[in-house]
Amino acid sequence: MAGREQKKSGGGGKKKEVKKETGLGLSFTKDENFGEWYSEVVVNGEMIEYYDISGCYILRPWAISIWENMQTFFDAEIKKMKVKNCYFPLFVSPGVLQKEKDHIEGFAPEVAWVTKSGESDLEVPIAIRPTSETVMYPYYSKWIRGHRDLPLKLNQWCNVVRWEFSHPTPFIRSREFLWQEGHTAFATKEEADTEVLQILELYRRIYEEFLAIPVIKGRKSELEKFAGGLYTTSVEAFIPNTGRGIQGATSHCLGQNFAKMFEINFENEKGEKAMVWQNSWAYSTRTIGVMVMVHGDDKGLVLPPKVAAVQVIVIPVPYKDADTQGIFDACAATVASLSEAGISAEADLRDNYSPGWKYSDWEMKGVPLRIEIGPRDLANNQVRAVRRDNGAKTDISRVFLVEQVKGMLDKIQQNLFDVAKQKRDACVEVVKTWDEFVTALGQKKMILAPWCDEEDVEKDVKARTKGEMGAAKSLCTPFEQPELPEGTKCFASGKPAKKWTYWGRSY
Ligand code: 87F
Repeated sequence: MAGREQKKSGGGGKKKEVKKETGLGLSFTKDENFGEWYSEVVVNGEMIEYYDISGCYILRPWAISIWENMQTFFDAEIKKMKVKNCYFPLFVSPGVLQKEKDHIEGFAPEVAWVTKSGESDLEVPIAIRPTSETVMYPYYSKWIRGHRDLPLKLNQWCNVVRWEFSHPTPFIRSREFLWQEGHTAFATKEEADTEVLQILELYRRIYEEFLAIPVIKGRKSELEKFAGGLYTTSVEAFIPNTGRGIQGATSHCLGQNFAKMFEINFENEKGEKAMVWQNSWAYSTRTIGVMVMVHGDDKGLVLPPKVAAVQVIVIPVPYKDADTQGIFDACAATVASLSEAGISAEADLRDNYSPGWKYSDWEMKGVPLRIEIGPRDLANNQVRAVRRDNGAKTDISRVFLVEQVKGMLDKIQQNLFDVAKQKRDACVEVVKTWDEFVTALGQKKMILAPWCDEEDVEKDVKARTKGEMGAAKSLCTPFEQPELPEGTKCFASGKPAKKWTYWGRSY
């Protein structure tokens, strides 16, 4: 519990009184000082430990287990799509990195380099991958010869390094992070287009079905797309407390740009030389940060049951003179029944903490359901279940334990999504004019506005909204488009609008 003792001092926010009974608790509230609240929650919830290199964080088992639960789902789904896993080296030779210098130009300051081994300078410095296009595609060129070599669908689970200079935040913006990167090559654009959307749907499911976070599927503007590609699709989430959109994951159609650069050619069925069509797609540990920001509360983390390492924590409540052994046995039997039914359950039998302290401890860690077993429960052959999401308490007969707990976990998962969606929807504002746009932006809204889809107009929106809080930009053009009546004008330029697009400040 080391992290918990090291309370952060300073910060601008109001301190909340630390709970007397337990010595646990957070010193900042989510609404009063979101930034400090977040830092405290990820540390006290045992997801993160701060490290002595800025922008780098230790991911503790509690965070990794969430990552692994998403990974198990996604990995199985892409395998159904015939994607194969592989592993390419961490290091990039400067030659290939330069090859795509057009698109790397903007990113160059973020590339980290190895320049020495021991005391001696390397003859040629070596880059650390910020993403693996330049690492992988020379080999795609070698491996792809004829149409029978297509499609080539590879994925790797790995770390990448981007030497960010803006304010680092655990999970959300770190200098090293974990992700999966998929890189595929097809004979036709149609196949590539289809895959872009299949992957995007998997990303939606990770957010909505696993993390219980509503997202919007859509297409990025020309300004916001991956410059090396043809078009970019994304799932976009929203953090109501900060009023910022956040790109949840991206699925790009790269077109033939990289195929040209890296000469990824093949002989088609007619015996002619042709160029492949490529996609790339990724989601990262940022997903976990979004989950903490959306669901966490003043008691700590709130984990959706589908990603929680421990779904049910069983706590004995032995008053003095009670049948302590009987209570402990009931706890063990409860864990055994739940585990047998595929529910992840643990008992907290530590004898050096009070039940109350344990309640707060597991609330901080966000365990979805707590089961308390005291003398009265033992006598009545029941247990008491307490939901993390809404605090609701229910007595459950041990006869119906498994089905009742299953039902409650499903309800918690659904309720987390419903509440998050309600809050997100309450932050969406439909505007038609610039004045309405500025007002909504000031109210930390995610704004849906009719747009002429011109790059210069987006640049202008950015310029006109520049300030301390960061400029507004387009988040995505949602695939689900409301009706756009004839004659609707662009909110920013007054020209005829072509589409509805989401705008806002973002991470
Ligand atoms: C930072 C440094 C160097 C993003 C970078 O989104 C290069 C880059 O290419 C860079 N930051 N990007 C874009 C990554 C595009 C693409 N790569 C594969 C993805 C999905 C996975």
